[in-house]
Amino acid sequence: MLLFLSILCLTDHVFFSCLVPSHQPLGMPSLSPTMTQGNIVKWKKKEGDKVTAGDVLCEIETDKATVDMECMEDGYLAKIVFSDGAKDIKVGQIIAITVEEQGDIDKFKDYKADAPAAPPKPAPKESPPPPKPTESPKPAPSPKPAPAASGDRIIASPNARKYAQDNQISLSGVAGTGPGGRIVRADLLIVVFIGGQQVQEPRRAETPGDSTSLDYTDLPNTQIRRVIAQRLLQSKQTIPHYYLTVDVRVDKLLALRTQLNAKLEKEKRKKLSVNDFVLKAAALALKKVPECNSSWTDEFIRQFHNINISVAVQTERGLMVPVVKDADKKGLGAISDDVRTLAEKARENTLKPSDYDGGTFTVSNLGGPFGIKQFCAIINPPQSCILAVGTTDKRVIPGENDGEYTAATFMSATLSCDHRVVDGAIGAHWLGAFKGYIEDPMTLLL
Ligand SMILES: *[C@@H]1O[C@H](CO)[C@@H](O)[C@H](O)[C@H]1NC(C)=O
Ligand SMILES: CC(=O)N[C@H]1CO[C@H](CO)[C@@H](O)[C@@H]1O
Repeated sequence: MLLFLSILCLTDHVFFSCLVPSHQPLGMPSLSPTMTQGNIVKWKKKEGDKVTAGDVLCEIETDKATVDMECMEDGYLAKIVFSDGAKDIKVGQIIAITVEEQGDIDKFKDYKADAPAAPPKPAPKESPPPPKPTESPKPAPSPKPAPAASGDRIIASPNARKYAQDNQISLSGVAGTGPGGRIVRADLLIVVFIGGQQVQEPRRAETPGDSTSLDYTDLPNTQIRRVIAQRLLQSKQTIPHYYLTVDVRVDKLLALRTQLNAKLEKEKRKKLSVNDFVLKAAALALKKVPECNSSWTDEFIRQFHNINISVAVQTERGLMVPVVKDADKKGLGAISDDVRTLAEKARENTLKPSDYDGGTFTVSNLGGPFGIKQFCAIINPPQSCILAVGTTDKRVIPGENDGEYTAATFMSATLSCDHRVVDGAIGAHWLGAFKGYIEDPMTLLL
């Protein structure tokens, strides 16, 4: 059983808002559940530059990916505390300061990081003590995620609030990793991801057994492994799964694919895979049976307006699930290009949050090189369906007349459904639509 999750690339754009006071210390953002420190690859803005919401301030490198850090509010970049190439900066440690007024830039000229892990920089003897800015900067947020509540007030970025509202997450008790312990959206992705509990630091195996004297070796769980375990358990224990399997005849599809690929090859374009057809057929089936394009919550069923298909991609680092957006509106060629680009990014570790955010349905294909005949996948919450596609195999089937036999190629497809959202007949209807598109593949070209 498999569940393809996007956790291995669970990062987020980080948003900072400038509230009172009129300057804003920017901490090293927490970009993944496992991240404790990050490196600054390159600043895209200089001290004194005007910045507009959405501007990329710098590139941050984590153990998982390189992510752009964006500015949330308009203002000026007053001080860069850690410059290009700075390494191992703890999450929460101040890396820069922005101000609202251009006139305030100079006040931070000599601002120094006083966070504990800052490399001790001997101050030049002659330099006067850093002038106190009229409003003294807020104390550096501690590198450990601080509780976000100050008194009864919960500090969260506007984006985090919206995300919390959309996903019905309570902000209380969430440890914020933004400046001043503010809750940023990345913190909530982690909460959603592991079902409401903050991720604990991985515990080392207490006494790593002396492998020569024991019959086993204890391998400490990595953070990612623990998150996967919790998430899988949550999905399998709280979602009432059921499974429907059909055999789909793919002779026509394979013939069409050969034909199209010959044409593409002549034009020196990339070939289509069977999976590209599967994605397109799944997208069209979702359009036909939109109940499968929804998500369960205790108060309502959310119907998505887009058909965004998450695609499982195997990489050296593990499984990643980037998303083909609006797959129903794209042609086979565009879907194929998207999948190729996303898979490349996944392998090169350069997926952006926008590449794996917002899937409404997942396709997992263990056919092809994996050669799996049929399997049942675990639903990827908050989605309500996942399609598990097996390998294509040639079988002998009865011919038109008695005593005649012929060969045909089939592929098995198993739909896992959340019964709270998708009743059996609806799931069957969806698979019927999917089968129809695959077996009459010209309909995929329309
Ligand atoms: C699906 O993708 C579209 C296009 O990127 C996006 O606007 C939409 O929010 C996504 N849907 C969900 C449910 O996230
Ligand atoms: C693009 C599309 O067809 N979206 C549909 C997803 O499902 C809901 C119903 O569950 C429809 O209302 C949407 O139109």
